[in-house]
Amino acid sequence: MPSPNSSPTPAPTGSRRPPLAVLGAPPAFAEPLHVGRPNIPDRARLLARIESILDRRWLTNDGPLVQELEQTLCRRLGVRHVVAMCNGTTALEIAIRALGLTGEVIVPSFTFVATAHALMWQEITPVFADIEPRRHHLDPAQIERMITPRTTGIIGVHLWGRPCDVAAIEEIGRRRGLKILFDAAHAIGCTDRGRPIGSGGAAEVFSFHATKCVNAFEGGAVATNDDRLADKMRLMRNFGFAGYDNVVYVGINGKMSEVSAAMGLTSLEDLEQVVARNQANFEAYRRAFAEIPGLRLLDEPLGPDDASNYQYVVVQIDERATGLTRDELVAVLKAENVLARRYFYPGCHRMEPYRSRFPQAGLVLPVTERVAAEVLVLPTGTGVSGAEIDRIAGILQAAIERAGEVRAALAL
Ligand code: T4K
Repeated sequence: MPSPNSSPTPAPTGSRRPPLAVLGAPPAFAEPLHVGRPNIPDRARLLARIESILDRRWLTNDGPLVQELEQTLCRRLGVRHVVAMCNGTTALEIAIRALGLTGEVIVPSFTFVATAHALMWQEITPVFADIEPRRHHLDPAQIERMITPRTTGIIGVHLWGRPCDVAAIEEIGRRRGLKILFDAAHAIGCTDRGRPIGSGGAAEVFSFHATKCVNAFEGGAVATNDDRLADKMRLMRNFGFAGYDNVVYVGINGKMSEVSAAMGLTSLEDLEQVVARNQANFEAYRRAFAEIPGLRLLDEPLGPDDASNYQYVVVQIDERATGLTRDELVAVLKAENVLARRYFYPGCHRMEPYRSRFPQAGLVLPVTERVAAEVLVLPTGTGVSGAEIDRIAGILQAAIERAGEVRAALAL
């Protein structure tokens, strides 16, 4: 690939398309544009909360800000209990254990690997079911196919900040006697049939990682309407202590710190603005991509009472129309300092230890395999402007128009 510092290649006469860094032009962006750049909430409010933590000298262990975050989330989500945790992965692990899942649990392979690892970490076998092609969520018919006598539960994932088919998954759970958990790591601020995501199944698990719409630096939470389950998870996140010197359960350290809760509360206050900005960015991408062949934005209509937080801008690449593969377009963007991501390539079933354990899994996951090869995730959030989105679209359009040259340059 030519150096980004070599002299720019002029655009073809008459073209308004930008020159391309893969063809020798300087990169379009001086600074990298990330997927997952954190949204920074109001600094004064955050710092005031941190001052209060220092004044109180209460830094962790179910402090007042953790409790305030839990209560605020209970009201927002319309649930009886929210148990805050140190991150989404630990929250998943604790929820899985508290629910008593064992044997096999059905999950999508097309998700962040933490969904599968949270099971495997406790010797539960994740059984990967295929997704439907337009929304990338678990396909209920495929769930049914994967149920065996060892199956104890299903974990649905609200991938991309869009509600998965909660009603269908809950119905399978009722009919087949399986416990239902939802991985809502992407889904704070989303709505399913008029209800905030959080009250589905036995419990729903959120992530408040730095890259999420609500961030607590690192953080997570489990929402549930089950009083006993909530009590159990509170014990489990604190080594099983039910008071000084009294351990009543096996547990780990899953506690959220006060400084994380300070960030979580402040970030939650900005959620509506963040979602509005994400939606505006999404619409800007939609307009900019309307005329570009082969770029299909994931914009399947939501149900009339559903809502997304637009956290991810997901594009599926049709190589027959673009003349370039998804990976070639990732390389084109990277040369311009746009760090698009291939989430959730190559699918959990192609990562260890699952690849070695289930070498044939791909045979029952044809949609996962295709989607994982075609999906590109683009930068959004409060750090990305409409003008930058237009430039990203211009780069993609120019690359597609000059696909032959681009492919040859990338092959060098
Ligand atoms: N279930 C699902 C479905 C999930 O997607 C996740 C996490 C979980 C469960 C587990 O929740 P947590 O245990 O994480 O709470 C990122 C996040 O680390 C991860 O939270 C997220 N999903 C996943 C989809 O994305 P990476 O490895 O891609 O992150 P990373 O470090 O590359 O960050 C993305 C970009 O953001 C970077 O290129 C740079 C930028 N960035 C990142 C951080 C942390 C910043 O600019 N500043 C920052 O502070 O996994």
